[in-house]
Amino acid sequence: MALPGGSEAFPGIERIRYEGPATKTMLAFRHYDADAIVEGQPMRDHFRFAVSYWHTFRGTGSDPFGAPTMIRPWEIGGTDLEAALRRVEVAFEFMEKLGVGFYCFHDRDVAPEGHSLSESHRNLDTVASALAAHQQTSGIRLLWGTANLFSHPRYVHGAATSCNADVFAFAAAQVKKAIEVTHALGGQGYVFWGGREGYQCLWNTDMKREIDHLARFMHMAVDHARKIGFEGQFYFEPKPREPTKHQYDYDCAACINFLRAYGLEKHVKMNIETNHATLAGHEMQHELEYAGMQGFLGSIDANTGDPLLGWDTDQFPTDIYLTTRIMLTLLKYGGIAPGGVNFDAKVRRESFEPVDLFHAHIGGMDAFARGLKIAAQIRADGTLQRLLDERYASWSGPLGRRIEAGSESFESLEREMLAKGDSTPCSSGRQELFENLINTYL
Ligand code: XUL
Ligand code: CO
Repeated sequence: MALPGGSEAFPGIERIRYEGPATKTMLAFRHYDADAIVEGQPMRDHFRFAVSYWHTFRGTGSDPFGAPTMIRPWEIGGTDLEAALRRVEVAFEFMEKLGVGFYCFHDRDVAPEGHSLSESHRNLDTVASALAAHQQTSGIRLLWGTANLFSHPRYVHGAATSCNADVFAFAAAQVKKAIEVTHALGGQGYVFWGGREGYQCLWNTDMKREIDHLARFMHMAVDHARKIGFEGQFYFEPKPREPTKHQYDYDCAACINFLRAYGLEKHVKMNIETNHATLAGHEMQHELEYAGMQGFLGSIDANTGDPLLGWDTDQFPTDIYLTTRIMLTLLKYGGIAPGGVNFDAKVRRESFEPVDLFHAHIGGMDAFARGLKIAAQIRADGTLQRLLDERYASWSGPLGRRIEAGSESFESLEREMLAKGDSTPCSSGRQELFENLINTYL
């Protein structure tokens, strides 16, 4: 019911169904079977898939070299607010047909920035009422909300880390409202991504002051959330660069250090994005594993970069090897809820027809479903775990156990080795065997 005259935005596309691997239909799931049970729970709960409002409903296809390319018939005519309300209809038609349970937004994706803060607040309230009504009828929920603190020129030097205290205050007012709207919509989380919280040049930057301010900002956000009764999970989303040359939320290790240093570790977990991990020089599995082992695994922004392009291309993930690794780590750490798998991904500029939005999401969901099935098989088989345990077998022996228990010292270990003369020889790491083993499941 999105276009003038009440017609559909995606005519001819029915609800996408699971048809199994042999189907010839491209607008169907081959692997994502929402109700299928894997490791004791339905696939839908393993993923809690979310659509990103910004890429899917605000992406225009423009790039630094060229104009918008996307054909979006519903984007024509009316005021900015009318267009925003029409987009809500389109978004829910899309998400209902896709069969996805969640979505995520920035405040300014869903509602236009007004001429003043109060007008922006009003616009957001108006659109939020429409979102609430559609959530009610569709059962689709808000995974997390966030605020866009990077597009407007006032944020040229950052928001919480701006050199201008007024800008910090404006950002605080914007985030206060974004948290309130997220809460009103039953949002299950709230994300901080440091859009411009970083620097281009250290000569003009007081780094300590800026990072102190970022912590102050997050504490105020957490305090306000508690005050209004918002109990959703806060997330910090690492990204090493883009748009600044150095972002303070560089990677999971940097973010977790920041959270602990400033006493935020009880309130904030990580929202980890694949393309940001690779920009930081890490594999996604590294970032997930690091956050998981530290107890900070929160949610995922699912996408992928291109090895031949060095920037944040935000492509839809289709690589089964990648999704297998992601799902192995998620299963290991007990799943993703109350987070989810949010497709922070955009169709290519060349894929400009509305139907491409379906192909992109279906491919991503199927890639994750295959990854889940393969990961569950690897775990059920147990060979990977057995080989890993064997590699660390000496740590289960008497000496290893005593060291891990903290009952040894440098002196006692020196005595042990003086008596023994040398350490026992190491065994092969068998990297190729491990890699070949994984391929036997793919
Ligand atoms: C930017 C990015 C953001 C965050 C939310 O690279 O990933 O869309 O996910 O602000
Ligand atoms: Co993201």
